[in-house]
Amino acid sequence: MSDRGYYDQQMYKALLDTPLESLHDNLIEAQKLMTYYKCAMYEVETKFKVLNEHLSLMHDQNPIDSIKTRLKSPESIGRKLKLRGLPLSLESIEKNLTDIAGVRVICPFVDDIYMLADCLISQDDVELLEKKDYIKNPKPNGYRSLHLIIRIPIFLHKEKRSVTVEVQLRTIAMEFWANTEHRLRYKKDLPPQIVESISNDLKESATLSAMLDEKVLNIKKQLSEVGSPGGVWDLTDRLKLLGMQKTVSQ
Ligand code: 0O2
Repeated sequence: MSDRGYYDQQMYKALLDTPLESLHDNLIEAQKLMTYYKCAMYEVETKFKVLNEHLSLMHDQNPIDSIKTRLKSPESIGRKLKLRGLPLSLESIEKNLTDIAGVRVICPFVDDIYMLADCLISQDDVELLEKKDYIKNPKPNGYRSLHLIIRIPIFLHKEKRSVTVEVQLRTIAMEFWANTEHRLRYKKDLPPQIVESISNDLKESATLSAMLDEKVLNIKKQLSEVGSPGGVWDLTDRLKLLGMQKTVSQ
């Protein structure tokens, strides 16, 4: 089913309490709102792609391994509002939820996370609303990531809107851990002693993953101290990629 068809169906479900005559208008507004979030998500993704391109010209490695984007599903939106006892309306979504549009940036090294976060929030169209550093202060279960809630403008046909986006920055090791923990969290009906043992194992593996991040960062630092012996070749390769090699060798 297309994205739009799926949203139509879910929004119809979510809006069942709405009087019939206003249902159609609400649906159109819901689609519009979701489109704004989607556009903002694309904008932020592009900002990171631009940073990655530029920074990879200056350094030996790309600071970004991969970028994932997601738009929160209508069921998940409904669940979150219900859980917090908030009204199920478009106004309430815009006012209360800051993670409808999500962008996750996965980096090879921890220092890249802070460098990219600084680059993003220093851009003059980016407003930082909230920063949660679960790397310096991991959650009790071991979860680590840097979370930013930002607001950026999107430029539409005849209007400009400010839209909130949640950005999660984490290393490959943090991503692996979070995905594993997320998968295991949904295993139901386990005896309490198993739950306790799993949660201890997860905490231990979070500690190991933090050690791994520290080790690889240390290796990166050592390499940068001795300088990159392949620097000249890196430059040639990059020029080749840019189609400039001939001009330079002439
Ligand atoms: P999904 O499906 O990823 O969107 P908030 O949820 O922002 O209103 P909270 O809990 O204070 O309120 O936000 P926080 O701590 O910044 O966490 C937001 C998101 O971070 C979560 O979104 C997860 O994606 C991720 N996250 C936070 N804690 C954990 C954790 O312990 N394990 C894992 N695997 N991910 C975590 P959602 O809405 O829960 O889910």
